[in-house]
Amino acid sequence: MKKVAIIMGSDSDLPIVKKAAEVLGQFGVGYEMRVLSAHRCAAEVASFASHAEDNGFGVIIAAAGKAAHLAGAIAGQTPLPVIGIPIKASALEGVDALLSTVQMPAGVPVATVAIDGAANAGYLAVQILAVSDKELMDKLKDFRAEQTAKVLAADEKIRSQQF
Ligand code: RP5
Repeated sequence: MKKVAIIMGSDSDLPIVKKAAEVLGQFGVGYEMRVLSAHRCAAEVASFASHAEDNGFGVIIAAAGKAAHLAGAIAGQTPLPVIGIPIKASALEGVDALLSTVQMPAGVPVATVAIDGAANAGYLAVQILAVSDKELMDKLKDFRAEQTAKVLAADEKIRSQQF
């Protein structure tokens, strides 16, 4: 199976970004984590992105805050799907990073999750890889069924209570 790259603009993003890694681990999907900044080490970002396909990656998750150009800069240098996580890291509460990540020009998409939405970045990466991996798709279907069962159990419980 292809592996997932998780790139963050700063190690200060790790407390949020690690939730993506936890989801990948839960599904047995291999990943590599890097700290690479579009602004502070642009050459290394370009090198990573342009070699990512040859290096066995199938999906790239890129997280950054403030003027968050990391996901877009990576997407511009690889045909692999890129998932952007806007990080809440400034006085603008992450809206700056959201707009910087999501507003990509046609032809170079970044699939942007919610501000600090790292878990969904992990789930989306799993879904992308599962399209060509039946075992992974079966695990995803099991996960979805368990999730539904939990909500219905909570519904059953709340309906039997008086407040
Ligand atoms: C962004 O600036 C990083 O992704 C981080 O979210 C934010 C702050 O970075 P540090 O100043 O904490 O390194 O590039």
